[in-house]
Amino acid sequence: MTTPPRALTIAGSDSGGGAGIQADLRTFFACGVHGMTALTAVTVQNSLGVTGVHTIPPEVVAGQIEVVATDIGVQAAKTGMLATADIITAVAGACDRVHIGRDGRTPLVVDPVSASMHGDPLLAADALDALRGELFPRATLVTPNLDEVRLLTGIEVRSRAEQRDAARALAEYGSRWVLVKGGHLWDDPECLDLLYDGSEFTEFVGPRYAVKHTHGSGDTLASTITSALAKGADMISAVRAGKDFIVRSVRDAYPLGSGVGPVSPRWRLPDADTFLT
Ligand code: PXL
Repeated sequence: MTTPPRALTIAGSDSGGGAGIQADLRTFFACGVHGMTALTAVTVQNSLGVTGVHTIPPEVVAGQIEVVATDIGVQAAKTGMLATADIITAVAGACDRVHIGRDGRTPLVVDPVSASMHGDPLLAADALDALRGELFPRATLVTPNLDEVRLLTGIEVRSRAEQRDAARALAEYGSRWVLVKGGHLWDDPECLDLLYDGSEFTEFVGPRYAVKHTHGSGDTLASTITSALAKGADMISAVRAGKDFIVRSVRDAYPLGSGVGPVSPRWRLPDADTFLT
């Protein structure tokens, strides 16, 4: 057997298994890449929300990145929940040392996770400056949803035209590409994700499903894009693959507990329901 491409997620744990590193790892597996983790925080979480957060010391986060990169090798990396400004600074330093990020050899996807879908904070309010100033300039791609766009730029996106304004504003922070996700543009009958490279826009349009269970959808999209980049895809092909993957995974979302269930890549394993029964 040959070693598959390796992808690294720098993110938090969701004890309910819906989002965070749990979503990233199952997406990496479903995409045929070997997944590795640099854990940033443990959330105490179920389908109803987050009731506790325990952050990992910044030097331990940096250490996880460095040991896997120097021994195992990383073809692409992504960030999810980073929790604090100190962790962001540590991640930026570690990525520089092992050549992950814009000017290094390894693509870095930054999903600027700021809150859970229930509104529970996953990023300290004073960490937005670190995210914009230290991580965005190192990012190959940033993937904000519209709530994150508002926090990062102050722009309240209410239309596809304003989605373009937001992409232009975000590009100023120095990432190579920006993907402004339109899933939260609730009046739009479709979901438009808008990719921008600083000069040209590429639109990715998908259906809007009336499903309640969309926990982990942003993580799954960013992990698929990261997997495609790890396999050597160019950015437009990687985002197209991510969009296709998330549409199918939203269609296969399932209920969990009494709250919100996760999107699922189980469509990639067609006999999973009958296996072992
Ligand atoms: O979906 C964003 C996200 C990322 N990481 C963790 C989370 C969540 C949302 O709840 O809990 C750990």
